[in-house]
Amino acid sequence: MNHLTKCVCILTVVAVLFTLSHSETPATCSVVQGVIGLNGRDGRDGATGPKGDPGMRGEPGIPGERGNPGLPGKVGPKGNPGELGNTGVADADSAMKIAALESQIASLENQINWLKHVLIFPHSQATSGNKVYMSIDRAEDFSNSLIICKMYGGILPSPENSAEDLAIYELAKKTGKHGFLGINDRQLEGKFVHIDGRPAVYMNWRDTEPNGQRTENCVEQDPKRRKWNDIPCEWTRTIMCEFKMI
Ligand SMILES: [Ca+2]
Ligand SMILES: [Ca+2]
Repeated sequence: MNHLTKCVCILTVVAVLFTLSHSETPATCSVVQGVIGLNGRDGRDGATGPKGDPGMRGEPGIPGERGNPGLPGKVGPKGNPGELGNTGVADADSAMKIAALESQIASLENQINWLKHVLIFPHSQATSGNKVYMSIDRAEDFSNSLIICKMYGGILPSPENSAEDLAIYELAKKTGKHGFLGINDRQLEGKFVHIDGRPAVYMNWRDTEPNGQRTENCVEQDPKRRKWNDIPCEWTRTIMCEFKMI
């Protein structure tokens, strides 16, 4: 029996059974129903599926409640003193009076110092400007003359122009004595400088001077001729000093 035949027979049997089940007349077909076969075995499990996609990001959480305020910090370092405030009308008047008194005191101090110089240096000659040249009736070498002038707040006369040189000459002429100038070439022969080391620009040498070479490194003012001469620093000369008045 081929497959087609088998199918036809089966369809026939099914049609007969359907007819019998819906008919009031008992079936007369001689076909016998077979026993129901055993259930088949369960199929094998499938392969493990692919890894799933990552889940979606969760919604942000609800903000927590605000915490309690912290304790106060430590006391900071002391600040700088503040600037002085503006003075009132009364304070401004007092300040002006105080300033005037301070100015008067400074003027009196200046006059007292001047009187001291006059008493110590009886001969004096003021130049144009604020330089004053004074003399004392005492002879010293260059180093001691330098010390004495410094002790009274001055220096040895150091003319920087013709007017100052003329005033120093007038002072020497009053005393009738030679006096040291501050100009010298003690450090380097032939390089004459002031006491503070500045090169001497203005000079007023007598003819043939300076001629002392290394043995004459200090300078004197001649009281008879308005000219200079280099002499040994160890010689003694009448002290002349230069002061700068305020
Ligand atoms: Ca010299
Ligand atoms: Ca000389």
